[in-house]
Amino acid sequence: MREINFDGLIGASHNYAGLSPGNLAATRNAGHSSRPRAAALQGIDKMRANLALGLVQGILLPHPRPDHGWLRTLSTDYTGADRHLQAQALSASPMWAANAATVSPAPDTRDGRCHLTVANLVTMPHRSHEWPHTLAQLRLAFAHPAFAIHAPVPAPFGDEGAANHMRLCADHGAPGVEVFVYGRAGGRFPARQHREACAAIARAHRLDPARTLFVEQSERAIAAGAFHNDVVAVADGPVLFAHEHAFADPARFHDDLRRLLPHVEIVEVPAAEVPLEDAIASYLFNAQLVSTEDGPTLIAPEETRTTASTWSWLERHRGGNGAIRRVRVVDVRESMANGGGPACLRLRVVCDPATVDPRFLVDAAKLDRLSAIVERHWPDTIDPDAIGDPALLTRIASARAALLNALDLDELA
Ligand code: SUG
Repeated sequence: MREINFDGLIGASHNYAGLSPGNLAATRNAGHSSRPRAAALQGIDKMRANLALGLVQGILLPHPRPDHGWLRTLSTDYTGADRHLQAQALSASPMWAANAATVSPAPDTRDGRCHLTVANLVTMPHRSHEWPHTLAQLRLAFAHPAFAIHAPVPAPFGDEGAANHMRLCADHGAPGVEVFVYGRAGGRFPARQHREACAAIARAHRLDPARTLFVEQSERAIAAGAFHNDVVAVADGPVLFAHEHAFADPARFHDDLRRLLPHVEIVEVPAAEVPLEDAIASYLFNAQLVSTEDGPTLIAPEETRTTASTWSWLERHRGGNGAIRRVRVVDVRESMANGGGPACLRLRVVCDPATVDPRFLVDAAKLDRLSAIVERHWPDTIDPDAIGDPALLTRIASARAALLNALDLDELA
């Protein structure tokens, strides 16, 4: 049993269209020029760094963009669509693989299989059409009988996948405590994860109700821009790393965790040391917390180093022998500008790597090949005015075709 991080390879259509209200970075950068090639190379470099830490690394692929099939269901096509609808059909948002699915590893489930439920992403129109393509990929990558793949929970129960789910355990192969974090509707910004969706997934995954927690995200965090729980909290193994204002009732959550997992290590960052706004702007908690031979390691975005409060907190924590032993800083600036940090870019699956379709796993040599394809086919920049340009659309389509061909995954075309 290993934890595999499947990173969403950043698609050639990566652009800033301001499509997600409540996602402050994305809203702020709406209309700026994007750099798809740099974005994809940054993502690949992050994967290289993960391999260097001794982690097993996988990939999920960009979806066909624009999504002509989705536009057909709306009785239009790309040329007939207005600018907003064009942007919604063109978005490279499947890069944020943490929103692909919710995963319950085999040790937690009653039938001993690893269960994955594809997220419906119904709250944001540009993300609501991701699930059929995600489902197709997961069915290929995890075709082995060790896995059970579920279609999404139906609308209107919003589900955004692993970004609102945490698993704590003594070690990855041991039964864990699964934590589903939901938001309450009626606040300043949409609550994208509904409690009903969480409950349905827990049932589908055949989880032990005694080891499953449903925890409310604090309204304050959502209002401050934490549109997913993984913007203010992350867990790995026995460690929970979260902001003081992440949850509506942290004391009760912590008590439940301690009862179910006596060795849990709760690292709570006080607002007096890191204001919620700094945590969200820097994405301190949207880091990958991973288990390595040198202990718990945080793969954090570069922005945590340039934000004074977060960097001094991290330095103090390490100096004081805290639970997080190492920090590795990565540059994923292009994704960050759309509100997606290192943790958004990956979906974690605990399983035996031999049960995964090897076309979805990478080593350093394969990453070099992917870089070469990105260098050659990904556009350097996308200006907001260019999204209707037929030459750009042709380029985006041929970039994906080259990628699928190189990975021997033409069946996803
Ligand atoms: O859903 N941004 C994504 C970011 C998702 C981050 N994922 C996690 N936190 N796990 C979102 O808001 C912006 C696209 C645009 O505006 O062009 C966007 O969809």
